[in-house]
Amino acid sequence: MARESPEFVVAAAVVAIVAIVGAYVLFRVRRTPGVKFHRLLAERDEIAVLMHPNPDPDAMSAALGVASLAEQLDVDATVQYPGQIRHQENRAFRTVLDLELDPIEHVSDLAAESIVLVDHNEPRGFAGADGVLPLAVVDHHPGDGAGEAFTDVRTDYGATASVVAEYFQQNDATPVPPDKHASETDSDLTLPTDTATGLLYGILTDTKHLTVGASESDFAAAAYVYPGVDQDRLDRIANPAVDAEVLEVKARAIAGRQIEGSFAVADVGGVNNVDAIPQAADELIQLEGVSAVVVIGERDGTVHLSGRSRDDRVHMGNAIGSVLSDLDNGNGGGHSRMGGGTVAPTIDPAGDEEPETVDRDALTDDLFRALAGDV
Ligand SMILES: [Mn+2]
Repeated sequence: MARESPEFVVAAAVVAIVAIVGAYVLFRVRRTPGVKFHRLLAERDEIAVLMHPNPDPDAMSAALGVASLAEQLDVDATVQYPGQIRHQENRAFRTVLDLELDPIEHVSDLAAESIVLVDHNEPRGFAGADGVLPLAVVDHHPGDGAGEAFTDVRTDYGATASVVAEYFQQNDATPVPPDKHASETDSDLTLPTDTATGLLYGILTDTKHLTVGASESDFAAAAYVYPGVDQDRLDRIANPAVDAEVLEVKARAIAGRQIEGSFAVADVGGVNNVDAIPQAADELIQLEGVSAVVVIGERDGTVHLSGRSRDDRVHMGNAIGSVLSDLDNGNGGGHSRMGGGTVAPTIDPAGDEEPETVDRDALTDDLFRALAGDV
């Protein structure tokens, strides 16, 4: 037959090649990011899951998710972070979900050679961070950071927790309800109830309860984890007791605010918990008629500033950055809607004079000028 119709043989060969290529393409497409990530983890013995400095619930829940996935594959996972966990909401998240989080200060503190970076794409906030090449990066922030073997940065997503939730879903993990045990489900991989609860809270906080910056995928991820969520624990995380000092500092900021036009600057004086300062700024920006605020406070001689803007005329990071760059030991910056900085005391090297702190009235005046665009 081949001798009689060579065209037929050629045609049959072409059909076969197309079928093979087609099947291969289909196979590749089916390999979702979640399946690839699962495969990557399974090849390791141990990983360190690294969060950004002062991690928030999105970073903590994404890390918890990656660690849970790893441990179900018999991969040792250590969750690590630079900086501190101070905000009462973040402390409640850690306590209620009983998370083991390991603080680091130096690159040598990293628990494993294989690093999975979550909720940021370039390591920062500890000595030697510049030299770290992560194995994998899972994030939703813009940036150029990438992992050696795996990079999944989705800037259209409201939360990294949504990306991690998808990884579970793409590996057919079954959410385990709070009143059930993992063994009662008949799937190999599960989404444990603490992980599901954490991921939902991560999605909610990074999207202001699905109202700001949320995509359809964030809603889908929230719906997927929902059957596993423990409502009681979610409530304990969402409504922690607030430090008396935080409320006091907020009260001082509101009562002592100076107003120029729609801008407010408040000096709350000395604080023990510097995290009360950004929380006071969050409160003050809610005030009717106020479009941009800066709260100033001091601890151990260092002046801390935190600013918020919902005014398109004010780039808060640039405003604070420009004021502080004119001062000795001043350092600040940020985004258009959020900024902050510090001024450290100037210490006389001879030790003869008292450390000098910045003139706060002049600082307030400079901030008003910068907010008004006079920089
Ligand atoms: Mn995030």
